[in-house]
Amino acid sequence: MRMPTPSDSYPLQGARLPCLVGGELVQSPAAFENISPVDGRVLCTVAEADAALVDRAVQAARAALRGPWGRLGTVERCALLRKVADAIERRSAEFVAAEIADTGKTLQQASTLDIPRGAANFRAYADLAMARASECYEMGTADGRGALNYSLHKPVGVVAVIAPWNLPFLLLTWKVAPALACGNAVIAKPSEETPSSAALLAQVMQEVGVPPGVFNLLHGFGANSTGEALVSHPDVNAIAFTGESATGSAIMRSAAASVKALSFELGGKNASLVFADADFEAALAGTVRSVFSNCGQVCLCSERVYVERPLFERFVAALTERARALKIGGPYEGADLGPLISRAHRDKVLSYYRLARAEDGEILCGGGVPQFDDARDRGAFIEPTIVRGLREDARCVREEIFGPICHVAPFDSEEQAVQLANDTRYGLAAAVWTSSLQRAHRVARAMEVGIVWVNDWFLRDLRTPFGGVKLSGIGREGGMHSLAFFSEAMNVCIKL
Ligand code: NAD
Ligand code: 6OD
Repeated sequence: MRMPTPSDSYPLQGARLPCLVGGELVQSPAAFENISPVDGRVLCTVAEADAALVDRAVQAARAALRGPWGRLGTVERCALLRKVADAIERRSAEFVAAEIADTGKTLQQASTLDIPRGAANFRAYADLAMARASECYEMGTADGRGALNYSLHKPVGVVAVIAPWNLPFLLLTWKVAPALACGNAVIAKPSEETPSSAALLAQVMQEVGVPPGVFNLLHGFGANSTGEALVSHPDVNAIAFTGESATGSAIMRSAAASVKALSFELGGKNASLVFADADFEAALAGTVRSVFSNCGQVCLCSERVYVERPLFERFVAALTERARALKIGGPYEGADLGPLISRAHRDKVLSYYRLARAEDGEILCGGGVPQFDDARDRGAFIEPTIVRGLREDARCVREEIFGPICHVAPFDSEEQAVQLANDTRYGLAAAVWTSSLQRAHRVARAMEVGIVWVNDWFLRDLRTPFGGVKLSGIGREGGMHSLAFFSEAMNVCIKL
């Protein structure tokens, strides 16, 4: 029997994906190939927006703000967002196939996390925008008549949304939905590695009647291409970006000239702390998930696992056994781990596997590339890897790798665990495994990160603040925090 491949059901096979600008599907002279990380096949080609097309998108967005969209109330806007969610759900099989084709991620993950979360993002922000109240303050005045202050929430204007490739649809919609809920006009640029689910979203926006220019989609690369032209465009008001910290710095430089509002969700080098009093099975299963989910390509993944010394050897042995048992394979094969996003990213991760050896780490499992003896050998598969024995100043312990690898090390006290976890230039997330309620609160508060999970990992309530400190980001998204970023609050003071 022939093994099913993602391109069997890929809805955009062989297409030349256009951009969406001012309600029109637009091709451009330049195009690039979208390559499957499962077997190296070309899935489709994609129009690369040049600076002129970027400018056209900005003008279209600006015009949309002056048109009927700018006069629509929150109720009508949110009704439209719910229609977007409904349409994503109606077409979820296509979205799942598109996401899988671009990323090689497992059917299980795409169908239970990525695509449902995309629809949920639109519903959640429709609900949140409906629930947002204005502030109102009465004040006294010398004449005794007083004054009334109330706040208005206005759109920021033209918003650029720039997304990465690891959770393409989840992360794009995480920003597009609140931006639209607040009445902005959006220009979305998905990663060049993952254009397909965004292309389907553009179709959905047109289907449900989002007015022309309100949602624009530009495909292309980052530096010296579409992304850079977009973030340096003087008439873009705000940028919501998720991606690497170094890219965040580059975007900040581009955006500085016109002082744009920035929301950055960046890289991480996240720690898991496993205390000796933890529920062993829960901590083990949770750590397997936090290290290897999406082949280690989640910004929240744990790349540093610290275990209290009495538990260390037992925990590491069990973790290694679980890692060895993980099945690597294509998205439709019931595997635990798909490929990395691309051969280029695999080269980067493999360079860290080599570096771990050079830095005198002991490779407990993995460390290489699996051999399939079929088309998958042309893909970007890699082995899950656990390393021990590295110094805390080793590059493998300090730099974000973004692959299925962690370093394990023991700790002797709660104080030392906190110190080790915080000794990093990043500060996105941490996982703490303990059965002590007091320790849970104490350690959680001491973590220098934006998000701590105690006895779980990547458990999400979309109303909560999400973001990082240090190199991991600027600002918070999630819930009312997103609505605050995508709105200009304006005070009106009425003298009575
Ligand atoms: P990346 O920074 O390389 O690219 C992200 C996006 O930015 C892409 O669309 C790319 O085309 C664009 N881009 C690149 N250079 C640009 C420039 N100079 N100007 C404008 N746009 C530019 O990131 P990636 O490799 O796609 O994603 C992986 C990274 O993202 C990891 O570092 C990961 O930790 C991070 N990430 C963070 C979060 C979070 O919530 N904190 C979530 C997911 C991923
Ligand atoms: O769940 C989310 O809202 C979110 N922004 C997740 C980010 C995952 C990083 O790869």
